[in-house]
Amino acid sequence: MQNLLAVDLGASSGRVMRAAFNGDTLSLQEVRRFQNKPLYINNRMHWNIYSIFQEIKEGILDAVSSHGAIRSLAIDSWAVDFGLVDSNGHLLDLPRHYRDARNGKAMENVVSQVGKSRLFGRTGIQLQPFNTLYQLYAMKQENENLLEAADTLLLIPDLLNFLLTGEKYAEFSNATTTQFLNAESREWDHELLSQLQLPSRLLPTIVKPGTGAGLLKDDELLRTQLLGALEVIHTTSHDTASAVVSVPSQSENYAYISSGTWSLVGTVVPKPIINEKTAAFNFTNEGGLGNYRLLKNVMGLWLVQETQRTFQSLGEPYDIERLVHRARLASPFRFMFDPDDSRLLQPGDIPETIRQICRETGQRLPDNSGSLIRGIFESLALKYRYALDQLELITGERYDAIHIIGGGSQNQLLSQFTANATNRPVIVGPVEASAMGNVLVQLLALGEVGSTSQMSELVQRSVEQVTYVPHENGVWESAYEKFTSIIEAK
Ligand code: LFR
Repeated sequence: MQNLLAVDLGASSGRVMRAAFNGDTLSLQEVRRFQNKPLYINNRMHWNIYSIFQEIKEGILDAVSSHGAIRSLAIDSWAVDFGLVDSNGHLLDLPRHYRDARNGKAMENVVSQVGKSRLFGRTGIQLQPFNTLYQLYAMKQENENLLEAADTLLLIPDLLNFLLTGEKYAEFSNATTTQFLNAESREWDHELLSQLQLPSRLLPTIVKPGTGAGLLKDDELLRTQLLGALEVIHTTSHDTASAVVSVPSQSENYAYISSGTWSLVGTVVPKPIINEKTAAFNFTNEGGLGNYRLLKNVMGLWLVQETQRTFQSLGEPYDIERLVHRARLASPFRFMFDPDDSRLLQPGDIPETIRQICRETGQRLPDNSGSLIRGIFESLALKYRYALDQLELITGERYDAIHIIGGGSQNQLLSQFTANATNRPVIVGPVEASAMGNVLVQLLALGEVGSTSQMSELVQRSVEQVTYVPHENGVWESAYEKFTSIIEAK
């Protein structure tokens, strides 16, 4: 039996998972879970990277004391965000949160200088205000001194690897999400950066997922005798990349929804698909383990998480099981809205914004919390269908089944709605998809598995999968017609 650790950081919580591999199956156990909340300082939205680092270290120590020596560890997290380190290895400022309001304006500026089609054509990456490219641009305008003092830009998992090992690299899968990696050369796009007068001297060497990231250099951890020679590995360090690695499918011809704070709806392709359709639908081509994820970001369970936060601040019940129960009882299709309305991206009163959208589109308003949550789930499921239709137009394929992976796959009501809206069977699991994929890539690096097909066989042997069969097709078809007319009328 071998012990490995996956550190999986999401935008609302982080976890340290212990994986036990017995040569035939893989089982995951949560060792430590912690909240990951934005830290506002002077109304700027940051990540408290020091507290995250502390939790990771505690998690490693917890794992060692309960399970003994650990062979390897890897970190994955949400994408695009970064920290700057100076030449002495000091972190300059806390990383900014990708939902910080400053980025929208920066994207407009960059687009007006470079042009949408050039930006997408060079990188294959969707235009989203939070991409590292626009964040870096915003930073230059806000505080150029910081950029001048910096020596290296490190994305979140790379930064945490640096804090553990002292090594500075950029792991490929996450590097693609910056929108300044050239899709063809797979190297940093110096030309694009210099057009915007952004410093490409900050960018470290790119490494492939599945390569070693170094040995621990943290004396506090090394004092723990049991730790052994723990090896840090670059996994597919973008959480969505790791999640998709864990899809238990033998063929590459499937669609997935990686469901969490975001819902990523897409498929895998051997090479980026960069053409007018992909650009018009604002799909993205993110790097993976020997392939690319052609996908669309749908707003996802963020809408529910923010709604819960609003309810909590109003002193109303916000427990998720209770809300889902109420949603189940509420009447169907009272209202529908585009979950990707840009007003919903930043923290705020989501229930009120949804009511506002209902007024603007001449619909009835949600009449209680159950009805609000039901409308969110229905609108998400209909938007998944919309993205799936676009995906099929881009690839010319038809996907017979949809895999839902990640924490959101536990939401039975949403999974059933997704089957109904898409009129396809929905296969659910693994729930801990990012942690599972993270560990699979470690096993590949360690030579314990030899190929991606062996990896999915291993997942099939290790994880229970549940299938949802579509129901009420007629009702959902007419709801979809109404949905498209509402979202396209904008
Ligand atoms: C999901 C995710 C998405 C990315 C978004 C922002 O956790 O990584 O893939 O678009 O967060 O980083």
